Amino acid sequence: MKLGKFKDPLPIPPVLKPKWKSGDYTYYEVSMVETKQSLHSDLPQTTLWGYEGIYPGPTFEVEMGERVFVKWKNELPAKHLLPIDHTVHGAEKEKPDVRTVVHLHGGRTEPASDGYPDAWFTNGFAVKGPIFEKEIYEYGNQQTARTLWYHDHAIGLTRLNIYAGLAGFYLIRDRYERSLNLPSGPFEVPLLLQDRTFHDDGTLSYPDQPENNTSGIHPSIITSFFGDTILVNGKVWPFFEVEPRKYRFRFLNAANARFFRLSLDSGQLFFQLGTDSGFMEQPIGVKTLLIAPAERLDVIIDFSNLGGKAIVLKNDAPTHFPIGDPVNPETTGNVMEFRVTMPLSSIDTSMVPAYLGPIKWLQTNSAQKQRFLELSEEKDLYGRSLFLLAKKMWDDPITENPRLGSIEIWNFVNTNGDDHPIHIHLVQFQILGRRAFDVDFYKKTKQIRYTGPRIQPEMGERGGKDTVRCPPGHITTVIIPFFPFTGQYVWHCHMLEHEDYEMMRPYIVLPPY
Ligand SMILES: [Cu+2]
Repeated sequence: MKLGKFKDPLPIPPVLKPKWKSGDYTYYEVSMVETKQSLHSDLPQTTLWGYEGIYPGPTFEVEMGERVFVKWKNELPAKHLLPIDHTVHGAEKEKPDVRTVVHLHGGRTEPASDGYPDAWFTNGFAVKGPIFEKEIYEYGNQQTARTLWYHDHAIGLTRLNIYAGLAGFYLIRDRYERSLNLPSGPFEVPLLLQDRTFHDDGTLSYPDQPENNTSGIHPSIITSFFGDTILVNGKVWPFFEVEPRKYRFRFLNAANARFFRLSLDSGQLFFQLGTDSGFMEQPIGVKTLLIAPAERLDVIIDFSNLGGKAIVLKNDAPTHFPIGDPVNPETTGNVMEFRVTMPLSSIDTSMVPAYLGPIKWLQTNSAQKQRFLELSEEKDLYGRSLFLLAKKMWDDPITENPRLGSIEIWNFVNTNGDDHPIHIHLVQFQILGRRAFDVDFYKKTKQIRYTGPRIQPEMGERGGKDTVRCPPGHITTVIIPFFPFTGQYVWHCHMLEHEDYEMMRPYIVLPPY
């Protein structure tokens, strides 16, 4: 079905209201329910799963240090909306079809509240996964102002549960952020980017077979999902009416596998202020923004002096990044349209600050341990592609076991053709660089022969990160402080089809020596 562009206004998810708030703590309840929503005016209503019955879910607004408790409640039907592959680990036939668990992405969270993939639960907590610990999660929010997001993380189902609609924003605020005089209130807008494909009746389309599937398995996991429409905050190609002034946007790539490389067709700059984990030292002005699944970007766009103009936010990241099909200029090459049609309601006194504050850079010589972790492509029993971390399966014994309070350097050695966004739970790390190496020689000898100099992280990556792009043929190096909790977490590729099919590993933070 051909859907018109820029026909529907951009929705902005409502801010979630707590059930209880005192000086000591805040308590929320969030129900996951099946719902119907219009995602485009030419499309019949779509059946979705939403936190609090809306897609995307409502936005949490919390203060740094605020003690937050959330009871995540599964009130979903017993039948899944989408095709489950029972050969995928954790999604075996005897398991309930509809299992959920919530991860706060980028949160510094205790293990029992981190949404471990095996800590899933069904409607009413009737059935629980093997390491389920508690119904009410606790978030300490001991983190400076930043953009987090929450989403489903159930083992073997994450790609399907997020595709069905289970994702939303979680913003941490602090006093320093307020002192910066950034655009705020109606001029600060979260933008959640996804791609979807629809059947003519409005229902979500998710393939139940990979292309050229000879596995004989049905439904069967696919290598990666790419939709033919782009949605922002749950609307296909929306428009957003703005005033001629500065706006602050929190970009989140919540797509299953699609990268976005964003630009404005007016040719103007984005001013990027922050990364996954808060502000950079200073803003940068850039014409394009590359954002991989799960990454966030904190950006100001200045619409001053553009009254009456319509500006299209474009995307030109190939489908399969970095080497893949070019986007379709009519469809996936477009994200949304900004219309500078609103009168200026007040003088714009907000700022793009010249300086945002110091970052404590971690030094290589402070690291106690260095690890080399291969990202490899294999074939499964049925001839399907299978991506692995360090050549290990999800069920293999834990091999990454840093000590609490230690600093480690992890090198992601990518020997396959995809750029994988690698996410490590609990921690915020810094990117030290990337370096090309001889892949064939490595595959034969397991030895590293570099073929180029170390490349500095891109300007827009020079800050705290929890997800890092690992391009093919490169070793991507990050430095990671492990604190403030001991216990079992996961690290994984955030392309959801990879994560669900073995490109995820447990790791454990051990007590200090
Ligand atoms: Cu991947």
